[in-house]
Amino acid sequence: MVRKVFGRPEALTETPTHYCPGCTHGIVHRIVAEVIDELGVRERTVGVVPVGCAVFAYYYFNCDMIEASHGRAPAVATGIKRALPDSVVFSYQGDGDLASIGTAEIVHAAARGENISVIFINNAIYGMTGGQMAPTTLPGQKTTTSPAGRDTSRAGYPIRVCEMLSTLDGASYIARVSCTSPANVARAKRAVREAFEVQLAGGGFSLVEFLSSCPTNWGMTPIEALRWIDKEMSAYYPLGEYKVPKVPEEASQGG
Ligand SMILES: Cc1ncc(C[n+]2csc(CCOP(=O)(O)OP(=O)(O)O)c2C)c(N)n1
Ligand code: SF4
Repeated sequence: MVRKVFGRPEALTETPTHYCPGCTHGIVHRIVAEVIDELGVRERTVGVVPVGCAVFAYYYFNCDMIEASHGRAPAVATGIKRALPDSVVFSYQGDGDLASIGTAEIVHAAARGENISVIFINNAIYGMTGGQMAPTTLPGQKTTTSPAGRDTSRAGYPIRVCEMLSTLDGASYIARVSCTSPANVARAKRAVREAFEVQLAGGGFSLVEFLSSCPTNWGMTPIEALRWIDKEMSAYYPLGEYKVPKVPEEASQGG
């Protein structure tokens, strides 16, 4: 008997990728699609996509998708979830989108405890528009707008989104992951599943940040880019769960 051991998730279409070789956007798409399939929620899932390299994400996900303008995805997701409370709503946003132009939207969606899940792609730069400095660019990192390296005395310090949002009472589940090894991909998938499960349980705002590669604008090979994430990015942005839903008291006492 032939046993199928690998295949395309139903929640992904057959569209050929437009992402650059070595870009981890594609791996993240696959992780999200697998979780949607495993939870059996594809027909009631609505994805909200950003501007940036993921602007075409609506071609790849085989569920309802809507485009939001720069940074406005959490506001659009809020509207969809409130109008269709039985839907499963996720936004997919880059760091330029989420941590720069959309800072107010993400902070207030988290503070309001909106019952949505956010997939946040932190590649430390603006990818689609040519590799400019983003709020997440590391100190000293060279970009097209900081050719001598980010100077914190002029450009300030990077924003650690997970650390910041996990201080807000409305945030339920906040985690940072990467896709630099099979083990990290497996951890990342568990985090995305947890985020969706929190939403399905009505638990409120969840966010999974991916440290993601941009070999094209970093001027690295795909392998060098993954190593740079492990060595430099993960040092500034430690991986892990920053906030997990509170266990009700009676449950924690075994009651
Ligand atoms: C309202 C608005 N402002 C600016 C832009 C121009 N713009 C398009 S993509 C982009 C950068 C996106 O970078 P990021 O969110 O980090 O995503 P990445 O491309 O790195 O995945 C910018 C500034 C736009 N399309 N809309
Ligand atoms: S420019 Fe960077 S983020 Fe955009 S698809 Fe290419 S590698 Fe990925």
